[in-house]
Amino acid sequence: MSIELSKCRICESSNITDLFDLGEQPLANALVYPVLPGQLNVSEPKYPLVLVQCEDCKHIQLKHTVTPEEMFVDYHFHTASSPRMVRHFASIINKFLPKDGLVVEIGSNDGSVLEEVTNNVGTSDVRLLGIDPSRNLCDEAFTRKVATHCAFFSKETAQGVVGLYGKAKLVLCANVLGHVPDLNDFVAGLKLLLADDGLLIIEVPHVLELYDRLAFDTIYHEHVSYFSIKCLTELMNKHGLYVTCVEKQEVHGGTIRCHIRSHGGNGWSVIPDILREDIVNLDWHYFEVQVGLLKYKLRSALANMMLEGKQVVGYGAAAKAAVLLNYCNITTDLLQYVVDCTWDKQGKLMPGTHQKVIAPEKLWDILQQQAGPEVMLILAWNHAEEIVRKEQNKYPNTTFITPDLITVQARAQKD
Ligand code: DWN
Repeated sequence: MSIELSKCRICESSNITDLFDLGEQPLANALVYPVLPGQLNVSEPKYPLVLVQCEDCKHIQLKHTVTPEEMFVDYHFHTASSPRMVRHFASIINKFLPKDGLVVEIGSNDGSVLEEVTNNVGTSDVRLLGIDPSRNLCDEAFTRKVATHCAFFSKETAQGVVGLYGKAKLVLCANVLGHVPDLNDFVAGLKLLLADDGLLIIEVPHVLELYDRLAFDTIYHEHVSYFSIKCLTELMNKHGLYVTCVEKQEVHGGTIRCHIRSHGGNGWSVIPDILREDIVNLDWHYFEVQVGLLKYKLRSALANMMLEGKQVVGYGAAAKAAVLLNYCNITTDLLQYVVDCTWDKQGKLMPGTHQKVIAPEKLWDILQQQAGPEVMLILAWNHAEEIVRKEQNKYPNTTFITPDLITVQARAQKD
């Protein structure tokens, strides 16, 4: 089910304007179980996907909300699929690890980040707790011996956690806030959970990077908000939380990391170009034209490669891959397979476009021991280097490209 927005998720104004319409799209992580060959007979719900902006506070968000239960209770994105990202998030916690007390990761997914942190906690009096709404991922976290509270985070959840474990000295909330329909309730919960001298670290994709990098494929139903520093700061301030520091990060196509505290006022120590953040004058018509161009070039390139008899496979059955394939109408006539290392995506079909998801080690069998595909289209472009580094020795004759047709060469250094 999807519900049309009647008021801004931050300031509650009803003064909202459309920016960019991606049409009706399937849920980006709703991979499909194949039935019998040739008998695919599943009905996949599609929902409108429209980016809008509040004319008052300028927050950029989705026009429609799909119920979170439909998207997150059974969830197939596993943080562990990228060891580089696990290290990235664990290093944030490790850097600010208190001597004792409660450390919480909201959106702890499969527990792989807290498992990594455990090694650093040793025998200290630090207690680690994950909070995540996905039942399958919480089960996985338990197998990693990571204490996890299985719930959507909210004011009510925060009250429960504080009652059981006390307030938190450190809270990490990375790539979560964009998924939250009721932002004010969620942030009220953060305020409640955070100890007076506690540190909250929020990482979110930066909406300016989405615009500049033409990352239209990161727009999907799970992501209801696309943050600027200005809007994030206003949201925090509404609830007595203050942004004390902002840093840019390269991960996931350009994110911002904010340090937030319960007192002291805002005091950004930011790199100067973030301060030039301008979310009012972005030309979304230009954006749409550029996306149309990308679609045209990518489809033409795939069609040409097919005519030349080249074998092309997709790499990364990411949520963003589903958006790209559906928006560009790349079905199995242009691309047959998508490779992905996530065990519970393998064997299923991409939402809407129905490419079969195969394990990296199965590629050899499918290609019948040929030298490898001529081209790998890296749909999870945010992991391009990590993927190329992993695969290029196996497939030295393969060209690795991203959806904007740029060839990727992995640099020699480690992540
Ligand atoms: O916000 C969100 C982010 C941060 O992660 C979500 N709503 C869901 C998810 O988005 P995504 O699915 O677009 O994320 P990724 O991290 O781009 O997905 C990468 C995919 O590629 C995964 O399915 C794992 C796969 N992969 C692989 O097969 N081999 C990834 C790496 C690094 C690899 O080496």
